[in-house]
Amino acid sequence: MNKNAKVILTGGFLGAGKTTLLLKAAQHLTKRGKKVGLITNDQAPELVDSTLLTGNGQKVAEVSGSCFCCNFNGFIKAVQQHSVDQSTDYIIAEPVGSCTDLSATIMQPLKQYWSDKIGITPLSVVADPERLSEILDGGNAGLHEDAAYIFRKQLEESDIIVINKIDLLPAPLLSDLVSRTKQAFPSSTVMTVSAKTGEGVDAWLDEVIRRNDAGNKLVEVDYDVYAHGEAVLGWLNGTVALQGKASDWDRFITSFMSDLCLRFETEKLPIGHVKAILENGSAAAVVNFTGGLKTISVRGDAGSSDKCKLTINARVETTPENLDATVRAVLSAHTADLTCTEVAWKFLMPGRPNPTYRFDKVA
Ligand SMILES: Nc1nc2c(ncn2[C@@H]2O[C@H](COP(=O)(O)OP(=O)(O)OP(=O)(O)O)[C@@H](O)[C@H]2O)c(=O)[nH]1
Ligand SMILES: [Mg+2]
Repeated sequence: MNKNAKVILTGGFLGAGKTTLLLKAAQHLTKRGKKVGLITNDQAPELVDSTLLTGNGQKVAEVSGSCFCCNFNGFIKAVQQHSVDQSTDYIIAEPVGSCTDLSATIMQPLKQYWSDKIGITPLSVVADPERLSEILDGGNAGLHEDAAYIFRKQLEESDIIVINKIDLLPAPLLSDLVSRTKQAFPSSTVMTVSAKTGEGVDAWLDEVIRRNDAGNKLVEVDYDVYAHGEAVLGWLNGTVALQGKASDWDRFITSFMSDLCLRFETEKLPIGHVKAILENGSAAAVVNFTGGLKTISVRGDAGSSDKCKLTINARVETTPENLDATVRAVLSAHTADLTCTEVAWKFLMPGRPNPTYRFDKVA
């Protein structure tokens, strides 16, 4: 292990913008001459996040098939994969967006057992401003109340709350949101960024790097509510190979994802986060939505060709079977003129969290 490397754990609810922030932070740190490794995490393999980050030239280690807290050793292995390189300066890790209790299950064991082997920085929790505002108003941000419970616990246990997507907020609304957040979570530092434009990212990094406190508090988490909050989300990770005559892949992915979003809206199924990446050789397009059609974002440019690879990661409040059926139906409607071959396809309901460690005292 490289004692000089620092781990930056960056959590937050599904769709908050963690991966976008990881990428922007890595780019900012690289500009400062620092060497960065990233860690992604999911309950199943075939991650849009890993493909997106790798495609942007980042070094990525992946923990898939289980969250960091339930596979702490897998998390440490991923840290080691980066820190074996003595020139690594920072390792930024993104836990699964439906995970909480990370202070007790990751930060404390890191401090207790690994602080002589690796640097540890405060726990940052990234928040989508619209969902945060609804949670502060006592609502559930359009989510099941037990999923909203997870969101609240993440904020409560944070050392730093990072309000993201400030490019979408007019200044007066942002300043109001910041003061309400500080009032509701007085023991957390509140910072604001746009992972998209990079605004505030350097200030956040400076704060994280400067501080030597980490995992300052533990919160009470009711594991029955937490488990149910995760279990209401259907989880689907799938990859297909598509082949056809000179297809316009940007038009394809945008239209497929818009129809999928519309279908969930019509069926009134609350959306955690649905993301897809379409790779055409070294070109790629990414489409995400975290709610209705107005939340659709399109990044990159996949161009045209006769074949591509499409990876879909969907987290939606419904049974995994219904999620599977819905995604399949919309996909087959869009691939009538194409050959669609399944490369990998998995749908599941996240199991009850069973952390490797769970501290009841701050280490
Ligand atoms: N406008 C705007 N959109 C953003 C910003 N950061 C992220 N997004 C968008 O928010 C959506 C979710 O971003 P991700 O970075 O994938 O979110 P995440 O927290 O990693 O999501 P999960 O891995 O599913 O938990 C995408 O559509 C992003 O383009 C931002 O600063 N501004
Ligand atoms: Mg992500």
